[in-house]
Amino acid sequence: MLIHRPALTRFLIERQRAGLINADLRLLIETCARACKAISVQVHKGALANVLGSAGTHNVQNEEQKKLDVISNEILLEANEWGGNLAALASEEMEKPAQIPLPHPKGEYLLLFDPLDGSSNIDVNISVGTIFSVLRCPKGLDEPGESAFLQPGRTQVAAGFAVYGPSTLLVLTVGDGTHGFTLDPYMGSFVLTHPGIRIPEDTAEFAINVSNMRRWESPVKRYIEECLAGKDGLRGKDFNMRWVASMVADVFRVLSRGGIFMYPRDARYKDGRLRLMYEANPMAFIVEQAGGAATDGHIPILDVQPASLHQRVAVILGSKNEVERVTSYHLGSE
Ligand code: AFP
Repeated sequence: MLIHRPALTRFLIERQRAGLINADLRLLIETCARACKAISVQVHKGALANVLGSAGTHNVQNEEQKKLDVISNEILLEANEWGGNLAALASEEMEKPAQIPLPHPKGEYLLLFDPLDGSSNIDVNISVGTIFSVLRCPKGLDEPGESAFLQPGRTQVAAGFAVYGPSTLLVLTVGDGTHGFTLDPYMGSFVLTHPGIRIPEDTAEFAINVSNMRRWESPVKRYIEECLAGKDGLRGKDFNMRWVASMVADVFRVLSRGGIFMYPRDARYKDGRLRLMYEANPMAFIVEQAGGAATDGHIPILDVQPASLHQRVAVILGSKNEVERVTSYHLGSE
């Protein structure tokens, strides 16, 4: 018996017919998906294609760039500059927004991306991914600069991420739920395999880099200590821990079976470690659309007013009841 599952193209056309997206946004999402396929090919070739290791350069945040960071950034730029649907692009790997080069026409959207999230995991063959976010460009701007991008995550019109793991997955939202697609490597198309993802409201699994515990603020310390106390403590149940250190893989696990993912502010990263525009906002949109919650410990991530393109933020996301608990610990300690 053949199983009929819609491919991404059909999924998007149906959303266009339902008036949820227009043709330009459909093309933009398809282009991002195509770029993710190209990145996936490079990631999976690994050492055979000589793409592992350092590029010998540093990005705007003074982080070492891996060869695959640079390659993935180039793939996304090249794929997206000629479609006529974008006004400008911003990348975690580039200091300033990229403009649409002549002679290509400009469109109504802004695209932001983290071309290769978790790139310090590449050389040890652990899952990495790509995260993207789409905003509307404010009207009347000829060359949209940084300020055009500084919109709260609530205004995103689409967000997605790919995970290059045992299989290549694409998770997407255009505001009508969160849906997952698996790349069929023989057909070359993303197929809807995880429709209408829902995150369980409760969980007994947390994800945090515990090596930073001594640097955390007290609400986070309190929450994790309560989890670690397990059955014998206040929570009355044992908790499990996972930390891949690739946000894409950790968030996909939370989407699949629930959990809470945290990268809080700490004594070293006073504003948090993750990037608001390239990581936190798209993931918060995806998680909220799956029935979960995402806060910076105080307010929903999606309501944070960005002040700069490469701004960092604390992230607490996943199963609603646990996120609310950690958030209440923060609010209670104020
Ligand atoms: P890299 O892209 O530099 O590997 O960072 C990945 C990341 O932004 C996010 O994907 C992880 O959740 C987090 O950083 C891991 O950070 P730690 O290495 O401090 O645990």
